[in-house]
Amino acid sequence: MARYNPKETEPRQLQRWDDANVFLTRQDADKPKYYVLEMFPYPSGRIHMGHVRNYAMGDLVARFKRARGFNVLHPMGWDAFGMPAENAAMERKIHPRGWTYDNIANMRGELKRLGLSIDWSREFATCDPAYYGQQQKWFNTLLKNDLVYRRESQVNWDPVDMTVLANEQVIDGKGWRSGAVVEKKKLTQWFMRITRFADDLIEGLTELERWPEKVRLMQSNWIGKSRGLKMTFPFADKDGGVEVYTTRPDTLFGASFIAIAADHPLAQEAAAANPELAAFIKSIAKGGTTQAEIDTGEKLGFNTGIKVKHPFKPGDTLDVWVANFVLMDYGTGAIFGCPAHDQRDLDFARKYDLSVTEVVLPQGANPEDFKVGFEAYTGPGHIFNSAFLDGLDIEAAKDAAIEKIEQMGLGEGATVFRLRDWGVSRQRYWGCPIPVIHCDDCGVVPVPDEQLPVVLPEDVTFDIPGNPLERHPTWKHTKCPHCGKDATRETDTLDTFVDSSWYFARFTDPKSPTPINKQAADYWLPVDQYIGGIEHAVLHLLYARFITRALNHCGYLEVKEPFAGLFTQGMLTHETYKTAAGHWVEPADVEVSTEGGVRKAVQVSTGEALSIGDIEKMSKSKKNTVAPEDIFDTYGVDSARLFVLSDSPPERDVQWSTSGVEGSWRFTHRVWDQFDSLPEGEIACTDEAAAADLLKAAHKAVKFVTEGFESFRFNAAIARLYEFVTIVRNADIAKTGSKARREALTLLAGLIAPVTPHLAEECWTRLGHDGLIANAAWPKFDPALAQDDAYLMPVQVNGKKRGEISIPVGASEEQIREMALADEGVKRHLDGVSIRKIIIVPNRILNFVVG
Ligand code: ANZ
Ligand code: ZN
Repeated sequence: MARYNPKETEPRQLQRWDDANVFLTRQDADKPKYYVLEMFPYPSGRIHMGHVRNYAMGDLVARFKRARGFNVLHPMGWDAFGMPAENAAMERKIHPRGWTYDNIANMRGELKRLGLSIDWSREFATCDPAYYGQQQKWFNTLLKNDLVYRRESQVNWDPVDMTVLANEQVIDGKGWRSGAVVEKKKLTQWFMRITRFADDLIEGLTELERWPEKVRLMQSNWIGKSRGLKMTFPFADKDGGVEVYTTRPDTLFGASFIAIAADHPLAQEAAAANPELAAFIKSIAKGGTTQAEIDTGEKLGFNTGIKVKHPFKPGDTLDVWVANFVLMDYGTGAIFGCPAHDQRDLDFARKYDLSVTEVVLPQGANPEDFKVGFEAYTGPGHIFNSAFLDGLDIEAAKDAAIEKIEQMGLGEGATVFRLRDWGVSRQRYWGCPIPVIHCDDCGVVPVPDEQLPVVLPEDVTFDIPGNPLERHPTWKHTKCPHCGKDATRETDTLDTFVDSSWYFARFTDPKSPTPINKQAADYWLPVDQYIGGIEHAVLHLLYARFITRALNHCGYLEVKEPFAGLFTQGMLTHETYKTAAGHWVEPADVEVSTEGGVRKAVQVSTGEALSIGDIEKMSKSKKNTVAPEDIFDTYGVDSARLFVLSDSPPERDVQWSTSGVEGSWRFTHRVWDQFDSLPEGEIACTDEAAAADLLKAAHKAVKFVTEGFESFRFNAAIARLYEFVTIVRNADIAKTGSKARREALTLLAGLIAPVTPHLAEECWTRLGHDGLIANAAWPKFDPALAQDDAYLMPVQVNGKKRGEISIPVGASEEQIREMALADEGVKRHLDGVSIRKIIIVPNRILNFVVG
């Protein structure tokens, strides 16, 4: 008997798949299609265990579907533009391009070693000019279709690094790299008109039945559709007024001030005549622009002295303030403040001593003495202090107030989305150049298709802050494609989220001379199963859904939803270890033992005793990661794949442990032993029942595992495989004969193929097959054999459970009674008593009433 040796087997089986080109995508006319895609990786340098889990899941699905008779598309690529490459360039004086492609080469090798059933002929990186050049083409189409535009907008500006920062790069109001206080600055930026599809992006969610409910909800909240009222408060002493947006028109009688954004035209106009106001506006330009910062930051305001009339309270006027918590690009950039029922308004009113009028009365409160202090009341209740709205609940009062405002001609009910247009400009080198040229005479001119791609220049420097494209001596100087005069290239590049918002479509024909080969895309899209991390629940998935709609709008694509099924997998966790001095120690340098029931950890390299900390998400900062390469070397790829798939339900976190992966390793050996011990010659069956039992177990396992793989219950399916292998091992071949055993093993080989594919090939060969199991059909079960043929029925005596008997499916009441009476255990309890009555509920329970 030969011991199973993954080190020898795995590379050999990889080579066989490679030689036979098994995983090239096929489009057989008589087969249905299945597109499975894992979110493509960022080429950071090495793969980590999170990748192993993600790709092991995708590969399970891909191999399973191939065996089930689908044309499967299972591609891989690289999300290769972005900041880390530029950071590496700055820190290590290497070119982002070299850094990126080196990392890709390295990670490709690691992924290939994993034995994934990927069609590598379709591989691309988003930083390949062949890819981003096609992206530039459709960008210009979107521009023509008014789905892309330029406008001035406020950005987070790092005055030291001289660069625009994304909101996530602003930490406590400071630049994440430089630590400088971030300023707000107006810059002309490129935007994608995602708001055009706001409604459709919400509506589309209802069709996505194979998406987690949680993700759909997060998307819906992000888009933030709300119904409200746009209404004008007329100026007290001149024509016109201030238009505000509110979702709480029921609280109009509680209005105590009007607040407008610092960049509202009225604020700008007033500031021109009021230096103090101008200075105030300048002073609030510092500080972050994120929602959290606005909600928690200090509320600051300046009374402009402008007055407006309250529409429902003749004679009453409200002051118009400029306030830092009102944003220009939401609603109308102006609000009415109702301090009693909005926390930001209340903070503001308490600071500047403005009036607070309660208008919503909570259930059971007394209208005479209900007062808010420093906490606004935002709950349900009935309206009071509000003339014609008094007594109505909130919803009814909203309707009544909107109707009245509409009658007065002061406004209209309106729907507003929280979603803003997507700012895609980045003042960065390592991204897709925005393919336009600025001409003094012709304005913005798209680079004509035949001049695309606009390729990044190679000779750039990263030694000083700012955008290398901007300071490159020649790159941006060009001719206007329209009039031929000297003109300037756009130096902004695209947000890397643009690159990842259509790669799934490009994979359907990655060499197409057009951005998308419509025929191929129409065949393969939507992606049937998308798999990735929950951290992409909002932005990536929303942008991809938007771009798919935009491409559909421009005729590139038939589908509107890119991903029919989405699965978000859990993360990998590991125990943490710390030295007495408080340094984290990586698991590879730790030996854990158990003494007297207590677990102890020792650092191998120093012999120092360590404290064992919490189980946490694997991260570099806590050093609790394990290197996939080390695991592959020690236990083999199949064991690693098996462990990440079997340990917990795929949507939950997996705790990595040495004992866990050792268990998987032992299982692979146990499987192999069953195949390896199959005798050459024929052994006759001597016990029909034993053979039948083995076959039944096999067919039941096929049924269970098939259903489990189909429904993402991978761990449950694998648990069943463990049980089945035990049954095979315990079956005596002298009784079952070799025929039944061979059949059981043939089914087993098929079942493990999506999980431990190298081992499965080895087993397949051992069974005498010349071909690859990767090309074999999925095991079929015989429904008659897979059916449960008996069930356990509890037996009670006077309502107390006294035993359990095995009842064949379909037995009559009469037969059940006889079997119960014949059961030794039951007999003992009926000894010396008289049976008054026997109650039988078929398939459920049997009860003897005795006296
Ligand atoms: C009066 C009011 C009374 C409001 C009250 C709330 C509670 P959502 O639901 O997030 O859409 N708002 C409107 N435009 C704004 C802007 N540009 N900047 C900051 N705040 C703005 O929020 C809608 C509410 O946010 C609106 O309803 C408005 O305040 C405020 F008891 O109007 B409300
Ligand atoms: Zn021109």
